Order: sequence, then structure tokens, then C-alpha cells
Amino acid sequence: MLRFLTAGESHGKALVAVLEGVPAGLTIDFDAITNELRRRQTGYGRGRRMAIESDRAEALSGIRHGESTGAPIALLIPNKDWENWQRTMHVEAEMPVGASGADRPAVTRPRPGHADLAGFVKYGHEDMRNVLERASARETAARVAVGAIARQLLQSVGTDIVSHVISIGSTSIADPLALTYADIRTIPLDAPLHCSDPAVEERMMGDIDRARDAGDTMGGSFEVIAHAVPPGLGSYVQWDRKLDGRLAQALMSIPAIKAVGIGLGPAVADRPGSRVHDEILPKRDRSRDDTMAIRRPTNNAGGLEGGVTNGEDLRVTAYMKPISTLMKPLRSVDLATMTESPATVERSDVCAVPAAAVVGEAMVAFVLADAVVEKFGGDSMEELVANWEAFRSRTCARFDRS
Ligand code: EPS
Repeated sequence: MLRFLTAGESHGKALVAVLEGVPAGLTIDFDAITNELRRRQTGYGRGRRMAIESDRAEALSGIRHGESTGAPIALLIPNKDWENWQRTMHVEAEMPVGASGADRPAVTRPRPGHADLAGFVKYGHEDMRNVLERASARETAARVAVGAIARQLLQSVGTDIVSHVISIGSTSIADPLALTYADIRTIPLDAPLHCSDPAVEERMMGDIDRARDAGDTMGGSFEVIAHAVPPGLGSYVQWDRKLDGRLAQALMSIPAIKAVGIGLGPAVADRPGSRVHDEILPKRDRSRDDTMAIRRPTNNAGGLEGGVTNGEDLRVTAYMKPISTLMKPLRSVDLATMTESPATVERSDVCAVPAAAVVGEAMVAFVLADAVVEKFGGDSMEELVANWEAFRSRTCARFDRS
């Protein structure tokens, strides 16, 4: 089993992740981790914090001479902004001598849509900074570092993961399922919103600009595609083993994600079965890479049937609400005085959908890597890969009837 925990406040000293269950002998590519962290920081609509940070993960344990040892991997991502927040965020009971940054007043006016009010009630905090510091999407940097390692594990069974932005507000590309994994791979790395259609992307950027000018924020949706996923991951035999449920939980746990769809997603409810289910046909021109001699003319199921991967690309869409910090704040209550008052305004982003897509890739990578470790087991990568190859050739042989 693969599992991870994160710790850290948005303006604390650092973020921390502990990842356990990575088999021994996985070569860890640190540049690839840095690259994923950099991708999370980009995207049109991000705020000024991203200009301060240039995220890097330092490994503290579980890796020796560039390879995983099988022990828990601890990762540390320092917050550069800590320098500006020491007087507000110090751990010690008394203000440490030499602490830098401003000593900010308590946050008492909850933002509609943020965890502020819920956290105030739940934990009994007077200063909602205790809530927002941990509820902040800054935490997702730690997830992306974990996801980058999960992605490296998946590479050893040939799986790759990409994403693209489908919509910002009501501006959307036409038919996401018509795009293939290969189409998404051709999106330039520096595309401002990582959208497949530059004309639609242009309109999306205009929408973000207008929201910024109005002191407002924008949400949207993105799709994550996992290509060359081993068939047979997950299971239909028990509710908590179904991979669609595990993916939905992982994606819904990303801040601001309010819905998740697999394949065709909510549109399955609008169509008759004949226009939803993907027919099963024999594949005559089977290549050496094909595990199964089966062709599916459509992939409305998004690569999952019965909560099990079926050999098609895994396609998952997540829907993100607009960021809840508005520069033109909504009405709220100052809980220190119980008087109506505009919600707190903190530095924030106008739109973070492209960043959320990178986090979505990381969460999908983690869930798939966990399912791969579960199916192919092994305490070492050598064992895991040998088990995958044996399963693959056995499965291949079962389709040879001619
Ligand atoms: C974020 C860091 C935060 C915000 C944003 C995402 O940094 P700061 O609060 O210092 O500007 O930019 O977080 C939110 C919008 C939020 O509501 O928490 C990041 O690293 O992704």
C-alpha cells in the first residue's frame, strides 16, 4: 500500500510530505520533481505569491544514492515567503528575537466559500489565520512532489499522465473526449492555460482579465488522462476497492474541486445505453505494445468498467469552483464584533485551474501507483516489474485464439 501525509502552513517555514510504500530500487529523478513543482506554479491567472516562490523538494529520508530504499520518503519544500511572515507565524510561544516580517492582526471576517467559518466553528479558533494557513492550496505543492515520485513508479510499467484545461467559467472547448492522449501531448509546455485550442484559450484569458478587473475570480474544469494503464487495476468486489471511487475521492480532496466525472461524466445520465457504452470489437492489427487484442471504438467509460481499468486510457474530469478570496469581497460577518462586514481580502489568485490540473495529475498518479503496487506487489521495483511483465504476457496469451 502506498500512502502519504502532508504538513505545513502556507506562510510557515516549509511544507513536508511523508510517502510510504514505494518499493526499493526506484531511481528518483529530482529534476523531474522540480519540473512538476514548477508546472504547478504556472498558468494564467496566478497571483503574486508565485513570483516569490521557486519550489524545490529536498529529500530527507528513504532515498540513498539516488534510489528508494523501501523506507518512508520524507520531502521538505521550504517556503521562501516565510521570511515575510515570521512575526505572524512563529511556532514559539514568545516572539523570537530577530523574527522578520509584519505582525498581522487576527483574521475575523470569514470568506464565503473558504474553510474560514467552518474551521472557526470546528476548532474553536479566534484568529481564522489558524484555519486558512492550513486550508490554503499551498499544501498542494507537497502533493505534487509526492505525485512526481508516483509518476516515476508508473513509468516503470509504461504509464504516462497528462492533463488539459477544458473550461474557464462558461468558455469551453467543444468535445474533450474527441481529443486523444497524443493531442494533449502536443500542447506547448508554455501554453498559458494548457488548453488544446489556442482560440478558446485566448477567450478564456479575456474572461480571466475581466474577472480580475472586476475584483472577481474564475473556476473551470480540467481533464487528466493516464495513457497505457495496465488493465485490471482496482476491483469490483468491494466498495472501497473500486478505482473510480478512489480517484473521485483523491480529486475531490483538492481544494475547490466540487465535482468529478469519469469518461463522459454527468452526460451519461442524458443518453440511452446504446450511446453510452463502448462496444467491444476484435483487434486484428495488434501491435507488440497491446496487452489485449480488443478494440473499443469509443471510450465513454473513461477506461474504467466495474471500478477496474479496462486497458483504455483513463480519463477523469474535475470541476473547480472560483477561488474564494475576492478582491471585491462578498458580504460577511466580523466575528469579533458580530457586525456585518466585507469578507477578508488576502493576496490570492484570480484563477488557478491550470495549477489544479497539475495537482490533479499528481493525485491520479498517486492513486494509480497505489493500485499498481497493490496488484503487482513486491517490495522491490525488480519484483514489481517482473510481476507486471508476467501478468502482461499471460493476459496477452489469453487473447491468442487464431
Ligand atoms: C497558493 C499559495 C497561496 C495563494 C493560493 C495558492 O499563497 P498566498 O496566500 O501567500 O498568496 O496564492 O491559495 C489560495 C488561493 C487559497 O485560497 O488558499 C499556492 O501555492 O498554490
